[in-house]
Formats: sequence, C-alpha cells, structure tokens
Amino acid sequence: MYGINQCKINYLKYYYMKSKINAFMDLVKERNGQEPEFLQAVQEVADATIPYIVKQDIYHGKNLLLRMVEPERAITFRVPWVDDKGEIQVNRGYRIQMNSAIGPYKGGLRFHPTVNMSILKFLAFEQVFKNSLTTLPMGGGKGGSDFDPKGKSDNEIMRFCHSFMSELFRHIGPNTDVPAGDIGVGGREIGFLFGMYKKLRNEFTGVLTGKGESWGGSLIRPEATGYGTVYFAESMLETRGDSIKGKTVTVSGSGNVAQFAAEKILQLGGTVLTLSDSSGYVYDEDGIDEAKLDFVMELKNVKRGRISEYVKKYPKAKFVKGKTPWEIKCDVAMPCATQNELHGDDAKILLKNGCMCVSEGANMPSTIEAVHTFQEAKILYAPGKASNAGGVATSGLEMSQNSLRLKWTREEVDSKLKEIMSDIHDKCIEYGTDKDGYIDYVKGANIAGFVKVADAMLAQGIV
Ligand code: NDP
Ligand code: 2IT
Repeated sequence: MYGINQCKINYLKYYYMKSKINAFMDLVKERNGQEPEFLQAVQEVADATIPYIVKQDIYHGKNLLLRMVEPERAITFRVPWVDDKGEIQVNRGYRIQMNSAIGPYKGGLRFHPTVNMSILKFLAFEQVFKNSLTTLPMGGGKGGSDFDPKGKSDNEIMRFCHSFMSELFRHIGPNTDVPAGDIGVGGREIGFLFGMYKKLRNEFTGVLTGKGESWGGSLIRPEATGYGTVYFAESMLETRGDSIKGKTVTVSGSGNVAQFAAEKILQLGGTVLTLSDSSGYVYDEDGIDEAKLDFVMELKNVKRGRISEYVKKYPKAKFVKGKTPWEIKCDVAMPCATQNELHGDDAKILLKNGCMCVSEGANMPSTIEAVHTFQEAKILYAPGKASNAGGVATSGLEMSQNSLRLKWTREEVDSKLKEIMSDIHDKCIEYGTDKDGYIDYVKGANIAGFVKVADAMLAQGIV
C-alpha cells in the first residue's frame, strides 16, 4: 500500500506527463488537424514513448518525435486510365516517404476508395516503428490510391497499375524506396507494377516485394503476415504457460492476412470460428477447417467473390450482415481486416466472453478506447506494429535474396520469420514489462521501435 505522500507524488507525476503529451499533441494537431487516423496513430506513440523520452538524457529535448511525425516527403500524383468502356477515369496516387534513418523507405501500397492523406500518413508512421522492430535495415513509407479494384476486369487493373507506376517509378528504387502490397494490392497488382517499372528503367531489380516466385519473389512472403501474427500470439500465450492448441479464435477479414492467419491457427491446433469482409461475417460453429479454408481462398483469390457465399456452400454456418465477429465467444481474437474495426464496446464483449489474447494482423484495427480496455484488463494484447511485422520482415528477406541473387527454401525463410517474431516479442518484454510483471506490448513495441530510429537520427544530425 502506498502512503499519502507517495499517492500525491504519483498523481503529480501523472499530470506532469499528461501535460507534456498534450503539449506535443497540440503541436501535431495544429498542422494535421484534418487527419484523424494519423492523429490516432501519433497519440498512441506519444502516450507510450514520451514518459520514456523525458527520462533519457540522450533523447530529451531533441524534438525527435516532432521530427518523426513530419514525412520526409509526401508525393501525390494524377493517375489517368481508360476503363473497358473506353471512358477516361482519374484517380489520385500517393507515396508518403516517412523516415529513412535506418534504411530505404519500405511499406505497402493500398488501393481502396477510402485512401487519403490521413490514412496513408497513419500507415507510414506505424511502418517506421514496425520496420525498426523487425531488426532489418528498413525505413518507413506507405502509398496507394483511392482506386477501387472491386468489380474491375484484369485489363482495367493492369491499365491502372501501369499508369500508377508511370509516375511512381521516378520516386522509388531498390536503394531508395521499396513498395509492396497492402489492402487491394496482391500478387496480380505487384506483377503489373513491376512490369512497368522494369520497362521504364530498363532494369530488373528488387524494387518491389511480394513478387512472383519465378521473378524474384520470396517463398513464404504471401503467408508471412498471417503466419507471423499467429507466431506472435503463440509467444504471448507462452508467457502464461499456454498455447494456441485447443483455442477458439475469431478472425476478421478474408484477404491475404486473414487467410494465412487462419491456415497457421489450424496447423497449430486451434479452431477458426469466423472470417469476414466489409459486408459482414461468417460464423461456423464447427470450425473453418482446411477444406473450408481452401474454398475461401479460391472464392476470394480466384473468383474474387464475397464471404457471404460461404454459407451457400456450408449451410450450417451463418452469415451476419453488416457486423464484425467480436460478438462471438472466443479465447483469442485476431483482427485482420482494416483500421478501427474493433471498438471499445467490442473489446468489452470480448472480455466478458473470456477472450484472453488479441493479436492484430491488421494495422490499428483497435480504437484507442478498445486498446485501453484490453490494457486495463491486463489481457495479452499486441498492437499490429509488433504482431503483423512478419509481412514486412519477409519483404526485407526478399530484398536480401534479390541483392544476393539467391533464393532461400521455404524452411529457411520460415525459420528466419519465426526468429524475427520471437526477437520482436523479446524487445516488447525488454521495454514493456511493468513493475507488476504485466507485459504492456504497446509500450514495449513503441519504445523499442523508437530507440533504434532515434539513435540513427541523432547520429546523422539535423537532416
Ligand atoms: P486484402 O485486400 O487482401 O484483404 C482485406 C480484407 O479486409 C478483405 O476481406 C476486405 O473485405 C476487408 N476490409 C477491407 N476494408 C474493410 C473495411 N473498411 N471494413 C471491413 N472490412 C474491410 O488486404 P490484406 O489482407 O493484405 O490487409 C488486411 C490488413 O492487414 C490491413 O490493415 C493491412 O494494412 C494489414 N497488413 C497487411 C500486410 C500484408 O502483407 N498484406 C502486412 C501487415 C499488415 P472487402 O473485400 O469487402 O473489402
Ligand atoms: O503494413 C505492412 O506492413 C504491409 N503492408 C507490408 C509492407 C511490406 O513492405 O511488405
């Protein structure tokens, strides 16, 4: 029990820290007031790192975080293309080159109608810390377009990708900026983007990751984000003497990350209860087994259909329109669809139903209120920048293989991925363990990510 004086000191310390964080956020809001997702991502980092920074003489007073929130460069450009009816369409293209202190800019491209400056700056900012955590030399960036790939023919996708790259190519390169996939950008799009880059530069280089197996791609890259999210959950559960085996898991999304998270959960002996897309979720009480998952992969990746079609094939399952899967009782939750898909109320329902672990496959899927709810309940909760870092880490491994002009086996890449996820987990323990032994993965991931980038920025001076 604390005495009255200790309580007073703690109270004063809390308000001193709060005022420091608020003063910083006021500055960030002044410049970025119209960017709610970006402000949300910065708030999380500020809350986690400012109490650490003020205690470190080497970092305090250097305005490092203020420098980190300003992109080194933000490019927007016109993307004109011709649709199948012969009509001219115009979309907006972006690349945010956020921070190159520890390596070339690295991060995905997102094609989705909701893409704007706020979304891409939040993703690029998160990427800086995530890439720092991977132990590999990669800076942070993100890009994309408000182009909607849904319902477009392969030829339309190709014309759009070619037009997009006909401008982006002058801003990127294997030692400058290396894009990859994200929502709406998978193997097909990376192929078209790579083809145009190669033609314009007359160079075959590792300028994009997520490439096809026969033209420079790394084995395991398609699986890596989902697999890594499950490896991270396994490491978290191990801290409590537990494992995925025998656990029920709700997964959201049914794209790249969700599919391979589900595959790894099944391999480790867990049961996958749900998958979703932006129309709603499917709940299969009997579990989505390997054969059912194969059906989903074919449905989503080849036929480009909707998840609701699952219940036509498996009528015992139900489709819940317009909702997210967090109302289903589970041991572990893995949000793998998009940002802010898990709200404070969802977090409360998950806890009430006995959920003990949340491993984020998506970027910032939990709102700030949901994150606080998990932290207060002291369950195992990992923010995406730690738990979904396996995707970009394996992109880093693809870059290494391209530079070496070598190709590693599945087993080699998978074992490196496992090692990286375990190293990230160790870093979270190092920087995030509270006095009572609770591992605050938000604090751990953000401080560990910050330290490496901050040290490089200090060494390189005010640039
Ligand atoms: P995909 O495009 O392959 O799949 C996205 C999935 O999320 C689809 O099921 C999609 O449904 C759903 N979704 C997208 N937007 C929304 C929305 N607004 N509301 C509800 N559902 C939505 O993308 P990925 O699987 O690659 O990406 C998923 C998440 O993982 C993103 O947050 C991404 O940033 C993150 N991530 C991806 C990595 C990667 O390597 N690909 C690496 C690290 C993180 P619908 O078809 O209806 O749109
Ligand atoms: O959010 C992410 O980490 C990604 N979309 C993957 C980025 C990459 O460069 O592989």
